[in-house]
Amino acid sequence: MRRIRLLAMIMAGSLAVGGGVAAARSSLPATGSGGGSTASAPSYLKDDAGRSLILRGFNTASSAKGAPDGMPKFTEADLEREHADMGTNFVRFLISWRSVEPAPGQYDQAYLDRVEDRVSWYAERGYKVMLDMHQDVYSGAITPEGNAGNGAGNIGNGAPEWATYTDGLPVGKQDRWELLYLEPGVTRAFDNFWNTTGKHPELMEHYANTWRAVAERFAANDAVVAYDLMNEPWGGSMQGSAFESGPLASLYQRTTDAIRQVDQDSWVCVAPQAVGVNQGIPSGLTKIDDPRAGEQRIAYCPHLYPLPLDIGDGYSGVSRTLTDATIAAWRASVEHIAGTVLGGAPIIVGEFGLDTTLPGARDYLDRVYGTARELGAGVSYWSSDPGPWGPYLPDGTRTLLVGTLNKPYPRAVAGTPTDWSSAVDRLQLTLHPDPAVTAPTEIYLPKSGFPGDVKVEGADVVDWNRQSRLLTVRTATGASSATVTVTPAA
Ligand code: 9MR
Repeated sequence: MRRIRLLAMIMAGSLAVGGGVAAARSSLPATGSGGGSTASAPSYLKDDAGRSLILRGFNTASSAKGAPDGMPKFTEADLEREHADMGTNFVRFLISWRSVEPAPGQYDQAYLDRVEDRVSWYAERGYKVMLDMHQDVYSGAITPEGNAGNGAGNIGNGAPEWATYTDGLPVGKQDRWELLYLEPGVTRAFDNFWNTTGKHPELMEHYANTWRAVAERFAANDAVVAYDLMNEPWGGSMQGSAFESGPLASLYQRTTDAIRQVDQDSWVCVAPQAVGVNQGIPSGLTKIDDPRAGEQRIAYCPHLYPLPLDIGDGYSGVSRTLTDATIAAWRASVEHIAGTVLGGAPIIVGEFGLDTTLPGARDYLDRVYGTARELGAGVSYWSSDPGPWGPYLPDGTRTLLVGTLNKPYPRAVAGTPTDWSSAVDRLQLTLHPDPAVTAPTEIYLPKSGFPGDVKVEGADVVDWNRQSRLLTVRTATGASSATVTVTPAA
């Protein structure tokens, strides 16, 4: 209930600066009309060979937040299991400002070595990596002991202690971690970071330079394709469009410019204010200009957390109706920001997730992955940490997530996927080939009877690799369309 009050407060905040909200709604193109909307023509992240990427994976992992070395409790064997069980090809890997810049202006190369080592595990298995500068409640330096879940030591995380200025204001206890955002000391720490207090212009500069240090390290790393600039931004005492079009857009621009000093090619991912927008309220984020030569490489990476599920209701009855309404509103907002505001940016759903023991969990998962497919969006599920939200319980038992996620999907498409569908017993992909792309299309097929029966039109099967479980298909020269249909052996 208190969570609902928090959201109501944020909604009121957004509506108070309603110009931006009204504009977001009125300029939405009609569904299917094109005109900059991603509804009819999704944009895709491309690999070096020019293929459209369909990214499916996890956030890895929450366990990194409070760890002294900044590393998740996730081994190479864990990755091997995830890969074998679900055929994932993507990770949103959590990193933190406090680990990169433990003292002002000093970048911890040993930490970046550790990150690079983990990235190599993914690279060896053909994954793409998005580095996520994570924060919750600003910093581990301000949240008191004894809060819910604080046993894991990971409630507040992100900023280094030296960049945490609460100005002596208190941070009390809350029974839900998200409510800590409303504590006076947390609000002030954010206000100082965004320099709405006028006292700390240096903090955003440090943040941008921290990203430049990360980008310098990973610019030449082929597996790292994207930088997610800030997890779940929060404006402190400034909310809604005033925050998103003001300090947040300004931070994104400065950070993008800093990254481009050392890395021209990786995608820069921007996210809206989290509270409210994650629940379907329109975002007031404004355009970020990519100074690189050639096409813009800014991606939109929102999160999705419908309130009924987040407060522990299942996806059934009234909760399902409300959740569907949230998803519809969220999608309209995402299409508007990615399609119109950012000028046709590809989308990655940086986080969504739920307690998989809730009623209707499987239907909700299918619903969100279906929406992502229609948007051409990558997805990183929250999260791979063991527990009822994740794919495995602490004792290693699989949750229903494993079976639900382990479906066939095209990973890299030599052109534009115009239509595709995926079920445990069928994959269909129709694509518009790009004659400039010489690399083949790759399709992941799970173990359950695939490849079985493979039908191709306007294309030829080049290879089936039982080890990697990749079906490789090459479109016929001059074909304007190609279709691949795969069903498992009976
Ligand atoms: O699931 C995470 C929970 O165990 C932590 O206590 C909490 C605070 O660090 O963070 C949760 O993860 C959140 C993530 O950091 C940001 N997006 C929402 C996630 C789920 O609440």
